[in-house]
Amino acid sequence: MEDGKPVWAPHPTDGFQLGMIVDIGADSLTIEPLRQRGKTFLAPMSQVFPAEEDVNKHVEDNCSLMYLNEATLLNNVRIRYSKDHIYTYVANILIAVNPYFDIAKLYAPETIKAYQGKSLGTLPPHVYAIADKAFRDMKVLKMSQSIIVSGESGAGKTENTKFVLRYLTTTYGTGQDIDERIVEANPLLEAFGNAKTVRNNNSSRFGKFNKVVGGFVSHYLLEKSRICMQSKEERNYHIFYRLCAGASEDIKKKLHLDSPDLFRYLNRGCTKYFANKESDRQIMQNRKSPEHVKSGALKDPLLDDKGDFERMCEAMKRIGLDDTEKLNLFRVVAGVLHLGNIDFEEAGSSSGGCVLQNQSGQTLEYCADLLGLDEDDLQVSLTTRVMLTTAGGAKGTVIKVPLKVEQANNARDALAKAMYSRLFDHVVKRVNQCFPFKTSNNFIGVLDIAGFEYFEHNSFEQFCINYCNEKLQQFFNERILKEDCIDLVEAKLVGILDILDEESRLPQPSDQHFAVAVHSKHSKHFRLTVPRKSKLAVHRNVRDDEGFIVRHFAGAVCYETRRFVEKNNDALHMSLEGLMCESKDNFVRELFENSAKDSKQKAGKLSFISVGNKFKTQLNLLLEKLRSTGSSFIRCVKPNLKMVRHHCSARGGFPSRAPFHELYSMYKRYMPDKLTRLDPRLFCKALFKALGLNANDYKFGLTRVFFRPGKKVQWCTLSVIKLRNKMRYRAQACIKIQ
Ligand code: AD9
Ligand code: MG
Repeated sequence: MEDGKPVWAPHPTDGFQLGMIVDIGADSLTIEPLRQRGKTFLAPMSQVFPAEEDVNKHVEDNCSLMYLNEATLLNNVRIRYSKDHIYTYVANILIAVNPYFDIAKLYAPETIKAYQGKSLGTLPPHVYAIADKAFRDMKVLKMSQSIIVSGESGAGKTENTKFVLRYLTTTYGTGQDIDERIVEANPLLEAFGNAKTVRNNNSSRFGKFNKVVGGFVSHYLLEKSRICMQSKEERNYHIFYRLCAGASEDIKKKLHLDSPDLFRYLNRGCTKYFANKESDRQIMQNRKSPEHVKSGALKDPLLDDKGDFERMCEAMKRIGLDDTEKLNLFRVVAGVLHLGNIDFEEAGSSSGGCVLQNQSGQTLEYCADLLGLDEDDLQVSLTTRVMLTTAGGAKGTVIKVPLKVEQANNARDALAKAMYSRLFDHVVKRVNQCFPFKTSNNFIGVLDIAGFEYFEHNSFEQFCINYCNEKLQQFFNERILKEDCIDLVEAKLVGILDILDEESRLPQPSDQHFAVAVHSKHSKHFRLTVPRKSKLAVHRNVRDDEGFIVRHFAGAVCYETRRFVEKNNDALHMSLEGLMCESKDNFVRELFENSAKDSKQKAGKLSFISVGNKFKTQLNLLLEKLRSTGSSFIRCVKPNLKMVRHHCSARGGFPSRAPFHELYSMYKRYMPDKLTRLDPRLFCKALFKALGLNANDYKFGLTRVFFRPGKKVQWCTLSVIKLRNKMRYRAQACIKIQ
């Protein structure tokens, strides 16, 4: 960084800003921002980077920047994004920024044609160039290839995956039906496996690996809890609403369907009309037809359930599903909805059991009718539990134990989840059947997973999704970098998944005991922390026996362990499994019989089937597959949290950060001795208190402090003299506070 040349220095909202170095300290630099001449601030040396000669120039490959660092890379991608060049290379890795609108001609047929057979770098960066390279590598190297699409939730993985599939089938397909089918399978899979979350209106709640040559979809862990309950402003799987909104009157009558707000499984997450949000307004303005905006509960103004239903039916037709098959799927979907509306009340007898509420009679009838069950059998199975006793040495005596209201509610929800997830497995299987099996030595696989996510409350679902992201990052690291946190999750016996299974096998498993076991086995693991010790207020509300914090590659997430044990168990209690296997409806019966066969276990006889370890096995098989292929990476980036076009923000919430030890070494020489004896974290706390900083403007992390936009600069620009004076009379007091 030569004299007089501009540098990139930290900026609270933009990440970096241009400035000049006006003074050099031992480990910090005094910077004068170019946009605010005369105002200086201090910046740690490690966060100041040389800038390119021409900061307005952009390049297609970050590797051709004169100075490649965090700031120049960000600047380059940002300039390109502002000009709607959403793709940029880092050598042969593709960065894809989500534009949140359709860029004209970017994916047009003539663009597809242009990329055919062209080496990377011949034409502007594009997802098509990556797809083409994968195909050529497969041919030349005679080796299977995988394209791994990663990025946080809403970053654009699924969209880019679809463009890759479309490109490969159009350019190198067989020219037959199958090409179209690979692409058309998506609306169907998305209807059953995607849902609206607060991070993405079309969030994939399962992972999938599409094999293009030979055509085959493998799927990974569908999020089940969503079937019975959704968080605020989130929705259940698209298919439920689409069916209610789009089915013909005839079908609706057959399935006894009505408005979605009449169903418990749909009206609890309740997506209300919230067009006051900037993002929603913008998306609504972009919508062509305002028809669906007509409000009413659960009609999400951002989604076109009716239109999407029609598109989905069209796709079903094109991949070869006939009306009977279609109705089979819809019947189970409706069956799940009606099942959810069954309510229980205390029996009022001494048995301690429960009965169906009066008004649930009709619902029970609908449900039994749709699922081919006997009404009485269904009722008995939901309110009692069959157990095999060993009393008096007489093994195998069957007794019926009445269930309490709460237990019956759980049984009902467990059945709904089992039914829907088996239906989803069937949909994937059915999609695969429509690709005629073609023996091919090599394939191109495109992997699209559920992206890294964290919410206010994170549970087993987030744990599994983030574990999967971590696993892929491990693969990326293996091929590109090094280092991971996977051991913590999957190590034999001591990994979190095995601790959870061990807990589940105890006679009386408990979520608290599980959390405590995780902490005690990993008290020294640098990736695991106790919520109580977290400096984030939201985490501190979680007790240590209620959760744990994992420091993932993409950020720290606090998992609340409530219901982990229950969510980790895929076993349906015996009477319900048996009931479904005896359904008079062939389709429903097969859903259950097949899945028992698939798992090679007599599912009905087991009281515990581990979800986490099944997922781990699936992921390890996937990784094995990936390792045996050549790989290309597409890293998707979400430019803002508002989900709007042409807007790029740095980290939301607390965009600037500084490690404790940096602040410590920067300021210790100005501090009274008493303060410098504190460890760096406590030192910073004392410092902030002494300066009278508003506690809402910063948060303490594990190794660093995070500032709200603008606050770090404000803090850093306090002159050192002022600081020293202030400290003299405040330090004493604040050490006492600590
Ligand atoms: V999640 O992990 O499944 O929650 P994804 O898959 O990363 O997530 P997705 O592909 O679904 O995100 O993208 C989210 C939304 O961004 C889409 O519904 C589109 O509205 C928008 N998007 C993403 N990529 C593009 C694009 N290349 N062009 C236009 C895009 N819009
Ligand atoms: Mg997705």
